[in-house]
Formats: sequence, C-alpha cells, structure tokens
Amino acid sequence: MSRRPPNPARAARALFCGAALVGAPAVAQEAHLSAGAGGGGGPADGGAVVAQISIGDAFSGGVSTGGNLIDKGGFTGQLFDPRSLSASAAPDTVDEGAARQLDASATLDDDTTLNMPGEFVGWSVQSGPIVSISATGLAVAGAVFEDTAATVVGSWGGLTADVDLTVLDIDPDNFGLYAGDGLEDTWQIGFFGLENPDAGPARDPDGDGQSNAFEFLAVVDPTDPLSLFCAELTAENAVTFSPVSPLRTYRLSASTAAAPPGFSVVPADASDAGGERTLSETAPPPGPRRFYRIDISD
Ligand SMILES: [Ca+2]
Ligand SMILES: [Ca+2]
Ligand SMILES: [Ca+2]
Repeated sequence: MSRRPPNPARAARALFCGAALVGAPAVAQEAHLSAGAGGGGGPADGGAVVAQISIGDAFSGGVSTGGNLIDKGGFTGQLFDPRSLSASAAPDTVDEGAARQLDASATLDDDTTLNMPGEFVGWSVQSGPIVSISATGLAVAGAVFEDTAATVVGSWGGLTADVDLTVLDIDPDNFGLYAGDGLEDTWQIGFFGLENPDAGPARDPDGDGQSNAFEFLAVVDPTDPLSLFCAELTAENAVTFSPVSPLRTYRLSASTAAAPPGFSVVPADASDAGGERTLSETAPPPGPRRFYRIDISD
C-alpha cells in the first residue's frame, strides 16, 4: 500500500467502507482516489467505487452517501461496526408461485444506514412455503391451500434479521396431490388431511354410494356414511331434498326419459320446511310420465 504526503491541494485520499465490504462486522479498507482537476475536489474514481470529494468536507467532516457507499469526510480512516440489521419485503405478501424481492439494510455504530442489495446478504428459509431464494434475494413462494405465513432470515456481518411474509392462496386447486382434480384443496385437506389418496374426486371412502366430488357439491361430509344428499318425489310434479346449503343453487330438471341427456331445467316453485326444500314444477305439461332430478351448482 503506497503512502503519499497528505497534501489535500494535490491529491485526496479517501477511505471507504460500505456494502462492497461484505462479511466482516468491523471493516477498515483503503482506496486511493485521484482528486479532480485543480485539487478542489470533485468526482474521483477508484475502480469499483466512485466518490464526490470536496476539500471543505475533508476538513470539516461530514457524511455523504451515494448508492451503497458512505463517504465520511474529515476522518483519516473510516471504521464502522454494524450495530443492527433489518430486512424487509414490500409488500410483505406474495402470491403462491410468484416471487418477491427481499431487501436489507444495516444500522452502523455512527447511526448511518447502509442499504444493501439482496446479493450481499445471506438468505435462508426459516419456515413456511418459500421454495427458493435466489442469490439476489428473490424469494419464490410455493403452492398453498390457504394463506400461509413464512419467515426468511437475512444474515450479514454476524447479524441476522427476519422477514415475515404471507403467501397468498390464489388458486384453490393447485396443492400437492390434490392439485387440478376439480375439488377445493381446503375441503380435501379439511376432511382427509394431506396427501391422502382417499380424497380423490371419484373415491367413496365412507361407502355411502356418493363420491367425494358429489359430496363436495352437495356440501355433506365425505367421511360420514350418514351424511348424504337425499331427494324424493313427494308429489307428481315435486321433489323434496336435503340438506340445503346457502353456498349452492338448486334447480329442478325434468325429462320424459330416466337417463340423460334429455333433462332440462324447468320453471319451479320453491318452499323450505324443516331443513328441506321442495321444488315443484310450475306448469308440468300433459302427456307421458316425467322424471325429475335436482341440479346443484356452486
Ligand atoms: Ca392454492
Ligand atoms: Ca383439489
Ligand atoms: Ca361418499
């Protein structure tokens, strides 16, 4: 390391500590920069760092910042200890399958703040459905079946800081074994837990003759053989059924044949009593016998 006489009229020596000095809690580093023309200060380029230097600042002291560098004039050397580390994400939510940039900054022992690009921080997942964090601090969220909390940890200079994120459930049918099967994952997990083949839409694990797909639509318990959707003909033109869910729409369909595809929705009058609903075809046509069914939709 070369030494020159401290002649601020001809040259300025600047010592820099900053984000480029990664990994050491207490850092002293020196860079030699050439002053601007006339020795009165100005921009100086030291390769990886660029600083605006003024003779006045050099004598009176002061702190200037530019990007990730902090220039503290008036000191023959610049030493700092990072006092604390903070990390954040803005906003602190991320859609499942999407990415969120993580940021960090350190508060130094002279109360200055050092903003650090994500790549200068070591990131790790503490908990939750974050599937990866890139070298630049880009966190990628995995699939969830409900809004789920996650915590990632940033570390630098012997300090650590947590970032709390919420991974938002934006697709109701994309989670694990239950993805893309037409049933809401929250419903499947609620009744069958995680990764249970019995949760498949065509399965009938309670043996009541109604598939999981139908029991989901009927809003009944697919694990209880006594929990069923029941319908019966209670008049020539009326069907009574239960249970009735406010989450579903029920319509009466009629056909002259028992098998599909002859069914079509017909105008019907509705009445509720004792947890049951009765749909009566408003104006059944004369002619051959009719078959009825209840169409359920969500
Ligand atoms: Ca989801
Ligand atoms: Ca599903
Ligand atoms: Ca069943």
